[in-house]
Order: sequence, then C-alpha cells, then structure tokens
Amino acid sequence: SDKAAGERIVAARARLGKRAVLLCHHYQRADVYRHADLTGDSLKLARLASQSDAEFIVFCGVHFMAEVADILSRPEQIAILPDLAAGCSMADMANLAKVERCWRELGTVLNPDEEITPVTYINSAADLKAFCGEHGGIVCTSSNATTILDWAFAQRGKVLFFPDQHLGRWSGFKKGIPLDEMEIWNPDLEMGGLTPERIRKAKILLWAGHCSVHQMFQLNNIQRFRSEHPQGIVISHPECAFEVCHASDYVGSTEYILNTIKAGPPNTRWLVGTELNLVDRLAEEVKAEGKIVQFMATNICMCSTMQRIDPQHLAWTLENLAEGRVVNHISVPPHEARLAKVALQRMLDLS
Ligand code: CIZ
Ligand code: SF4
Repeated sequence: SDKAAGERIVAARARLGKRAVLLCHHYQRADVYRHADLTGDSLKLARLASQSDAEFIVFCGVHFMAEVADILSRPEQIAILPDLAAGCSMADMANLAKVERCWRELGTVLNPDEEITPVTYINSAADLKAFCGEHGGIVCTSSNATTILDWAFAQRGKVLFFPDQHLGRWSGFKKGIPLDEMEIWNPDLEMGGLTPERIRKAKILLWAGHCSVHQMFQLNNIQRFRSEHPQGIVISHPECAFEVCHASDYVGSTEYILNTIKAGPPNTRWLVGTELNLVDRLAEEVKAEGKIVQFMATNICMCSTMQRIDPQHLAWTLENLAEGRVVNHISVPPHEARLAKVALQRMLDLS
C-alpha cells in the first residue's frame, strides 16, 4: 500500500542520511512530494542539486530533468530517476533525427548555421540540447524564454524553436513579433510543410509540439469563470494555447504562478491553468488568506508521466541505494553532456 511504502521511504532515507537528496518537481503527487528535501521547477532543482554535497540526486520528476541534473552536477554525483518510464510526451515530439532533418531541409533555402539560432525548451532530450550547443543555440525555460529570444535574435535573424510551439509563440508575441511572422514547422511533412517563401519570411519557426496536459485548458473555461466571477483573476502557464494565454491576466512558469498567487492580495479568487497537483497544493496553502484557487479544466488533468513516480517506486529506489545498489541511474554520454552544457551554460549566464 502507499502508506506502507511511505514508511519504507522514511526508513530508507534514515539509512542513507545526507548521501541522498530528494528533489520534487511542482507537478509531483502529494504522497511523493511530502518526502522532498527540495522543491521547485526543473532548473531550480538541477541547480540546487549541483550545489549539494549529496552523492545521489534522486529526481522525482521526468527524464529530461534528471538528465539536466546529471549534466549540471559534479562528476561524482549520481542522478537517479525512480521510474525510467517517467518521460515527457512533449519532449518526445522532437527527436534528434527529425531536428537534423529539419536543419538539412532548411539548408536548401538558407544557411541555417548563419541565419537561424536553434532554441530548445528545457523540456527536451539531452541530445537536442547538445544539437543547440553545437549549432550556436541555447536552452530556455518557461521563466526566461523572452530573455533567451533576445539573445537568440542578437546572434542570427531567425529562430527555430522546439519542441513547444505554444511557449515559442507566446514568447515571440511578447517580443512584438507579428503572428504571421511565426510559422509552424511540421516535422512529419517535407520541408515542415512550408514553402521556401514562407521560410524566408518567418522570424520564428515553431516546431509542431505541445503539452498534452496544458492543451486541455480551453478559452471557454476562462469565459465561464469571468462571467461567474467578474473580479476573479486568471493565470496560465505559457504551454497553454495562444488564445488561453491571451485571455489570461498573467502568464508564467510554475514558479511564477506560485509566487504571484502567494504574493497576491487576500480574499481573491484565481483560475489557474497548469497541472492539477500544483493547483491542489497551492489551493490548500493559501486558503487561510481567503484566497480561492480553482483549476482551469473541468476534467481531471494531471501529467500521467509525472504521476508514475509513486511511493512504491521511490521506496524501491531508495532501498536499493541504501543496500549499495545503484538503480535507474541517468547518465548522459560525456560528448553529448559537454555540448548540452554549452547550451545550458549560455542560458545560465543570461539569468
Ligand atoms: O521547467 C519546469 O519545471 C517546467 C516543466 C515547467 C515550469 O514552468 O516550471
Ligand atoms: Fe511534459 Fe506536459 Fe508533463 Fe510537463 S506537464 S512533463 S510538458 S507532458
């Protein structure tokens, strides 16, 4: 049972002591989250992990996050993902073969290594971060995407943004780029489904990827909320569709959403467009201040891969570590890690 697993987690952690640090992303379920040493978004967690003295970085989150922790941590530290099946469906929408093909196809119209800066959202595999490191590109997160676009356009005239079209479009829009100068690159079509003219005219090429969780939030959820609660405040994650972000009062990363609502005035009502575990936890935390926090979708909407990290997997992982067996080690190959770190470091130097 989950309760028994909870007790096993506490016992194994007592045996491991300071040898293991337990990181939990905001989207983790409550019965895992309560065991966290450190909580945050993916980047904050990876940075905190690398500053700790722990030998084992146990990352309760998804695969790309454990990869970033491995890349940014010291060589002797070991990144662990309690369930190897905890991926990210958005990250999976772009793979290296497709991005390389895209780069080659763009090369028939222009000279990509001189004219396009590749920008990858942190929600991507390490080999794509390495691609960006190698081709003069950079990583971004949902908290720094507009700053990163400034840097990217200072290098070259165009940006290829992957895998999340929504974060790319919203960030471009915030920078004042007209919507008709942003084109969707569909990796399943030849030349992304674009003509050479449209490629030449585009400022941003948006990879046709999205988050299956955030696409559930709909404009009509906001419209209904506004008609029922005219004083209510709407806040969304930039992985939501453009019209949802556009109709929101605030748009930002998980850290931004948490901070904005916590710092907001008492006795307010909020509609929040991001993952349900975060929203439920936040609602509990701020209700004493008279703040009502509502979830944007009418259906249950969790990240199914984040949910895979459950107490049973965590208990099993920690017990193995305590017995001296390293399980579910996430280790990025050195050549790839070096180039991925170049792209990550460009971002870290800007924030
Ligand atoms: O970078 C993260 O942790 C993710 C996936 C979202 C966010 O907005 O923090
Ligand atoms: Fe990936 Fe979406 Fe889950 Fe975040 S919420 S890990 S972007 S599938």
